[in-house]
Formats: sequence, C-alpha cells, structure tokens
Amino acid sequence: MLHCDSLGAMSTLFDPLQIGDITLANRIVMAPLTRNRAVGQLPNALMATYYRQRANPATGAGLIISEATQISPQGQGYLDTPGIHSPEQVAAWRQVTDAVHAEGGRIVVQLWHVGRISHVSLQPGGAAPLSSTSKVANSKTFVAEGFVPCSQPRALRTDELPGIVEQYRLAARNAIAAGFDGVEVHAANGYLIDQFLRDSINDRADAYGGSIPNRARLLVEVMTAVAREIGGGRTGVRLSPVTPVNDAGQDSNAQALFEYAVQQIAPLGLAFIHVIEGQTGGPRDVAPFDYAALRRLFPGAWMVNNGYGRAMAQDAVAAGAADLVAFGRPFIGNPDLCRRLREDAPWNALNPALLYGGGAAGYTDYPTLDVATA
Ligand code: 8OZ
Repeated sequence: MLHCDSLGAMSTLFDPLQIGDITLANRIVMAPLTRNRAVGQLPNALMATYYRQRANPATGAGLIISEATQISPQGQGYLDTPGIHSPEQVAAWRQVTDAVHAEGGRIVVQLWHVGRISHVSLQPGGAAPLSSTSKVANSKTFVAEGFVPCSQPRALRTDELPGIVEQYRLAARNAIAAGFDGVEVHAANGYLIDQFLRDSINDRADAYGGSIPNRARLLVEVMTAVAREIGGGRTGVRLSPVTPVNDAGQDSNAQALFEYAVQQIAPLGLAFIHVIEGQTGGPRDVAPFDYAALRRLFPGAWMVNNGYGRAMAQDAVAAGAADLVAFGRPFIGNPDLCRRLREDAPWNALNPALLYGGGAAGYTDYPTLDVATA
C-alpha cells in the first residue's frame, strides 16, 4: 500500500512532518554518531560548526539527533564524549543548538548511559562501571591509552535504580535548558537500558530481572519520567531489537520483549520511535525480526535506520513502512546529504581513520556538492 497525505499524494523524503511538538521540514534524519571531539566532556565551537554544516533542511537533515551524550559521570564509557549533567555542559551545548536553529534546523540530544561498556579509568574514583549484571562485557572501549577491554561491572542494587531514572529526568530537563528541541533516549546497542532489557545479559533476581515486564521496567520508568518532565511530544527512543554489538547477544524472544516494551511506552504520546534494523552498522538480516509488527503498536512517527540507500529510503517512506529515515555514516561524509538525495548526486566516502577523536580533519572538512564541483 502506498502512503498518501490528505491530498492523495504519495509521501516523499522531502515532505515536512510534525512529530509530537517538533515540526520537521523533511523526513531525513542525521542519526546519532559518536565522534569523540568533546574534550573534557564539553561541547565546543568545532562541534557547533559540524552540526551547523548539516542543519539547514534545504540541503541537510530535517532532524539532527546528537551524538550519544552521558547523563551522569558514571554514564561515560569512551574518551571525549560530551555530557549533559553539569551547568557548564548545558551552557556549552547552547553554541550547538543556537547554530542548528540559526540554519532553520531541529536537534534533539541522545541521552546515554553506557552501563558496563566502560572502563575504570573513565569512572569517578576509578570505581567499577554500573550494570544490570556483574558479568563483564566481552567488548572493547576507547580510553586515553587507546582501545582496552571493558572493565568488570558492579550490578546496581534495586534501591539504586530510582537514582538512575532521576539522572535521565534531570538530563532531559538540562536538554531543554540547553536549547534542544527534545531528546532521544538511547535504549539500544547493548548499553545500560539494553543491559536490562535482554535476557542474554540481565541475570537479576529482583523486580528488574526475569520476566519481560521486569526486564522492560527500567526502560518504561525512564521513558515515563522523561516524558513527564519535558512532554511526550519532545521525547523519542532508540531501540535495536536484534543487534549483537557490545556483547549484547540475542534475547531468547526479542519479538515478544520489544512488542511488550513498545506497547508499554505507546501511551506516553512519544514523538518518535527510532529502530535499528539488524546489526548496527552491519548486516540487516543478522536475526529474524518482524519490524512491521512492532510499528503497528505505536501511533507516533516511525524512524528506521541501518544501511538505507536512496532507493530504499524513498521506497520505505512511499510505502508507509517508515515516516523518517535516519542516515548515520552517509551524513559524516556528506553535510548536504538531503540535496544529494534529491538530485541523485554521488556521495563522498568517509575516512574511517578519522571517525573517533582528533580535530577538524575528517569532521568538518567534507565538501558539499557546490565545493566539490566548483
Ligand atoms: C561507536 C563508537 C562508540 C559509541 C552506539 C554510542 O553504538 C554508540 C557508539 C558508536 O550507540
């Protein structure tokens, strides 16, 4: 079935869309991308330039989702990722949100707690990272010395979980104070909330482990607290039902788990749900999953991600399978990705050696079509 608006015309990637309280000029989303340029956890002028280059919806994203941003000191797992838990961080984010809004763009911040995907050298007092479990993740993270194995985590006590929910609530409040149009809660990719969701990781015996309702409890509490704080219409969430990254493994019944989770958060009036289909940055068919069944449970905007090219993205929106398509790596090399999609112009390749950390090279120096053809 083709997706039509009230005039009977098919929807395209270039049509505007209202998602909750946020008005978007097109359906092309810049996915959250960790770039490790926030020295001392602080956003800076270089980051403002990078986001500004991608913010004008005539050539760039209709919506930018910021790089993953820690909600607390314990939420950090990699060197030089930004935070949104201190007054200095809130003030520093203003230069980014002002730059995006000056271009007519929209930006939400991705709220992140890494859980066990961290290293003691990044944790306050050199303490163990926090998780649903005390099992170590068979994964690596990136610290001052380079790539290192993740540290052994400490399982959060039940009485500590209200404090985690409170960190998300305060970070959402900070997001609005910093000028963001809303937030996306990062519940994907094997980080803290995913460490509770999946029975491949969560080995708890309390009210946050065991059954599907118990494992989804932290997600539902976080989404409820955030939506209550800033409004459901400014709140979204990112899910990745079958990605195995960060030693997430596979849940024994991902379909039932994520259908339950979406049913529980649907009444909050969320602006969008953002789903990574398959393995993050990898094969889309890593494990079977019925994404259409998930989508039918949610009345808000449906955002899809992972390996979409031009034709696939156009087809998804035309067929009504998605309202929004998020592009990650294509937006790194192509600040004017919207224009390139509209004109069917070639895409710049990105330099993988310059993804994480460093300065302007491989960050703010990718040419637009105008520059490339001048
Ligand atoms: C790449 C490198 C470090 C972190 C994610 C936040 O996968 C990330 C991430 C990606 O969601």
